[in-house]
Amino acid sequence: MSDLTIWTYDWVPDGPRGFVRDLRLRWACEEAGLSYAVRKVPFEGRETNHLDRQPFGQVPFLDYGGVQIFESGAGLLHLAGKSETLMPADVVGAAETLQWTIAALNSIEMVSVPWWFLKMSGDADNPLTGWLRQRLDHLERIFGEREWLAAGRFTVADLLMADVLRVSTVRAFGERPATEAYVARITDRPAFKKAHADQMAHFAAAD
Ligand SMILES: N[C@@H](CCC(=O)N[C@@H](CS)C(=O)NCC(=O)O)C(=O)O
Repeated sequence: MSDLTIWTYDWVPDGPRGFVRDLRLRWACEEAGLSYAVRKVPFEGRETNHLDRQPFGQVPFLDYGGVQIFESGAGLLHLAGKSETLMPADVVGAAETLQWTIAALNSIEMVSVPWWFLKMSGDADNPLTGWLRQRLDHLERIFGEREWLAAGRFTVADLLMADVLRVSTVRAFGERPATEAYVARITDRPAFKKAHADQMAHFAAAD
């Protein structure tokens, strides 16, 4: 039996399937060859039914050898500390991985999620549009210059950045061929495909 458990909802509606953030942790485990179990909390009543494990009533959260962690980014970095596949051991490579992992969360997703939310709520031309465009344009320049974000090879930073950018509404926001190629390349990895298929099957089983 695995001492690594990823927790997610038992079911979600069709819309978020394939994007629920337990996929990030599944993907990292698949990349690293870490065996894991998936357990679930009820989607119904999520606002209060697991606040002891995730203080915002969200998923995912992780148990690893008795260590409990919420926040997908924290879970990814914890897993990266166990596997050089996800983060190099050398100081410079590790620092680069750390900075780009935080950049994915705090410089891109911090803008893209509120922008997406406003757009989906009918405010297509919302005040975050210019901010997001600027961030995506900077990334486009970077992806035009290099294959990987950190350490000259695949790391957990690429996993997270690709997961943030693969949201179709964000990708459809302007012509950015280098970004498109980057997301296509990273999500073409067998570990992503397995994690994605497993998540889809997990929620479908509860329909
Ligand atoms: N910052 C959190 C965000 C988690 C999050 O947004 N989880 C979504 C699923 S991907 C969720 O639980 N949504 C339900 C809700 O917010 O009520 C993380 O990265 O773990």
